[in-house]
Amino acid sequence: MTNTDITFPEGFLWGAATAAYQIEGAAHEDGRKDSIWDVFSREPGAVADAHNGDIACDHYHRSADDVALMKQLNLQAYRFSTSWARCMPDGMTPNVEGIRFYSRLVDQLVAAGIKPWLTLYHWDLPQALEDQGGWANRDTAYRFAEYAAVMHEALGDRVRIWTTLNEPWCSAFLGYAAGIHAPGRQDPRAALAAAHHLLLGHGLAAQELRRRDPGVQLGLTLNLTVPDPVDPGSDADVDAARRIDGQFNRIFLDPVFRGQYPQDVLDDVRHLGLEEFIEDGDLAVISEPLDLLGVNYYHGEAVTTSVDPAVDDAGPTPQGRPVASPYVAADGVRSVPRGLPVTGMGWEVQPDGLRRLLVRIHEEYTGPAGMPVYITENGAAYDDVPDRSGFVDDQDRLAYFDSHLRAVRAAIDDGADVRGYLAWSFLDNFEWAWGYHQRFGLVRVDYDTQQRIPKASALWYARAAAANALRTPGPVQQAGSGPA
Ligand code: GBH
Repeated sequence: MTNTDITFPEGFLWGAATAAYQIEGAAHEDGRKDSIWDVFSREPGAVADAHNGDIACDHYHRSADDVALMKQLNLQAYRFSTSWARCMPDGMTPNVEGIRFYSRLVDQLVAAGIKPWLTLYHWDLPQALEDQGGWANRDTAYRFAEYAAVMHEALGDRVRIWTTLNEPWCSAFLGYAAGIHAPGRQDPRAALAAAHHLLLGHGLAAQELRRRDPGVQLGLTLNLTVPDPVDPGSDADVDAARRIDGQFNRIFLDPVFRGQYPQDVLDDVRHLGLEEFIEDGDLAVISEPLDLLGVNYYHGEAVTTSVDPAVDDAGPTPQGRPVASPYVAADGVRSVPRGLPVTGMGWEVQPDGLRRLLVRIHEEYTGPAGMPVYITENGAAYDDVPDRSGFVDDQDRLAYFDSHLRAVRAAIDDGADVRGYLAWSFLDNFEWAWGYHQRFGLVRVDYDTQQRIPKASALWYARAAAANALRTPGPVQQAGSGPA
């Protein structure tokens, strides 16, 4: 991290992101029915302290104030997700009252001059569809395309940027293999079926949106990682890194950009039947051309297969019940700490991983397709300590944003076509299995009063957005405690 001022290319988009279940609350209002996260949150040991999204940030009742705050913070774009269970509670039948909430929100954003960026699926499948097999059931992909059509009918005149899925890796492998996320299943075969059906649903929805609206900006958001072998001289470690890259990154990138699954991944998972789920024509649907790729990046990882009992690789876990590995064909592969600084989640702070990732994605996938990339999420949880007025002087989070934005700028210098950055997250919110114990917000939420108080990072970010430039040194580097 350096102290020089840097400027972003003209038109670089500055914004922030959230997701429906993490902020809305109003879980049982206006016809909304259970999603898999409502049900999962009620299972003993699934979410820390049995927290749930019943109330969350009460954004459902406070969207006007929240949009006013976004405007005050100079956000140019707001990435939110729509709740399928609110808009089509049984997964199939539109619920006018639920949809009306998003129509109002979009009007509020447009009136404030903030670009609405809609994600159709951020993990909250209607439980009614899970009861029929969820994403492991091929039908869910077709229901998803119908849902996309219903949402576009209601909002397409005002929302011009649509992403289908947020992080299908998490939905498939944390939800169906590890059991860390809803629906909490631990079935590697179902996880691979889910991965394929998520991709198919993405493609069907993309085709549907394109057919209805040729001018729509269409995208998909993937969470990508940067796996490095612990020992680059060890064949086993190099193979471990290949497997993680395959099962995390390329299993989604290759079908979308190249219309085929990577051969090494097909070989690794053959015993789990991935190929049985693929029907003729699926890959043509999945590779429907897009207008942008959304990249969510939090950290990379050093991977190995060698066992060192002195190293505790488990990290902190929020769950009271046993979880499995999300990697379905990577026996013995583990991520080990490199001694980098870590966030409150225990995730390593590695901004150069973001630069390398963006350059690699540009060279191998988006560049050849002539497609721009947006950072659709990046951010950090830290132990926030509010002062008596509720203000949080979060120099650690500020430094995280600063260093990662510098990595984005460096990737642009290296040729990557990155057009914008959406910070995760606008508000502190329901951090999935961690409940309310982890705070990612630019803005503090007091969950007793629902008061919103911008943190130091938010004030810093607002200035950066307005200037389209970073003018740090932040006090953290001066104190010598920031990331190297
Ligand atoms: C995003 O996913 C989500 O889109 C967002 O809703 C969420 O609030 C935000 O991140 C913060 O968590 O288990 O130690 O091996 C995060 C994607 C992918 C990042 C898996 C952590 C594994 C860490 N995550 N990765 S570990």
